[in-house]
Amino acid sequence: MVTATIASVSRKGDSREAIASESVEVSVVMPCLNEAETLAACIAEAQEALENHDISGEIIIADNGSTDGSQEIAERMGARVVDVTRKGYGSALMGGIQQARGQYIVMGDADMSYDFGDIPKLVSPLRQGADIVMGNRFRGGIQPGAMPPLHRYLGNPVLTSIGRIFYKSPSSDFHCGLRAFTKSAYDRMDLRTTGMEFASEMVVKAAVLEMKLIEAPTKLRPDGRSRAPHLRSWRDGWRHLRFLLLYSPRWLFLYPGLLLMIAGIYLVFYIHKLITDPNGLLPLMCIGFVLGLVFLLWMMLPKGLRHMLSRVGRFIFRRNSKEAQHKH
Ligand SMILES: Nc1nc2c(ncn2[C@@H]2O[C@H](COP(=O)(O)OP(=O)(O)O)[C@@H](O)[C@H]2O)c(=O)[nH]1
Ligand SMILES: [Mg+2]
Repeated sequence: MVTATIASVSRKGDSREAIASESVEVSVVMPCLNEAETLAACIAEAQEALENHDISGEIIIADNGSTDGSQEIAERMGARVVDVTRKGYGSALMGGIQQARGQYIVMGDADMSYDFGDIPKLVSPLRQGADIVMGNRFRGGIQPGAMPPLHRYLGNPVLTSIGRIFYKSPSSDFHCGLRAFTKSAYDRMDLRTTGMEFASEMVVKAAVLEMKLIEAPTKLRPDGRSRAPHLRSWRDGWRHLRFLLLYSPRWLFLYPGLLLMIAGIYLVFYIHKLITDPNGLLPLMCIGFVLGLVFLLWMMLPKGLRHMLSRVGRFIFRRNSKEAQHKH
């Protein structure tokens, strides 16, 4: 086994080409956007974990447009910088993982909020056959000030519960940024999302593909930088929720459709007072019933026909918008 990490090998002066051809067991991929304050400490922590546990590895910094010298810091530390053109947390990670040479990938933020000393703990289940090992901050301990109350008591638990119900995932912390997976599992997941919802997409795809997912408790520390995080609570929360809904036609159309339909039938047939008053809730009830019916019928259409109708709808919409633009 190669015991030195690629990062440490590169410090000893080998050519980049020689290093690039070497395969390793673990690629540590850190998404990074202007993390000059903390990047060096994260890389050092990951290098130490690899070296202390005789893991052959490399460290990849997936950057897309840092302007604070993060890329130079990474290179100076012996890590490999992958400059990804498309912006976003998901895009950066996809670009970095694409360049990874490891059989296993560990991903973790570059703001010192995660402990890269946990790398061996995450890799060990992969060696024993797991496809993905998810960190769990609620089990590992969230240090004071590490997670805002809005995320701790609302955002994370609610979105994770929705994800667990919709997809029957065993993960209890969908958004943990420290996780590990095999390169082959990653390839099978065929991930697409470009923003922070990438974190959800991975857990959802793992569940849909019935991959073996293990949880490992990991602690969360307050990040070590002086500016605000990139994550925007409401915008990114919505992106996570939207992904959870869009990927589950059953929960987006079928169940709400059924519910609306049943509610419509109930109101129409049993609440006589409302029915006899035409200015009352009658119009609303009818709308609810019709909407429910439409959702239900839409869901029952064969998949191919649904796609075709969506395409026709999009085409008409685009043509109308173009015509409207011309008129202006
Ligand atoms: N390359 C790149 N990295 C990003 C982007 N957004 C966030 N990151 C990195 O992803 C990690 C997590 O971001 P952070 O702002 O700490 O989000 P939070 O921990 O979820 O609040 C950090 O290492 C960021 O530098 C992005 O658009 N591009
Ligand atoms: Mg952070």
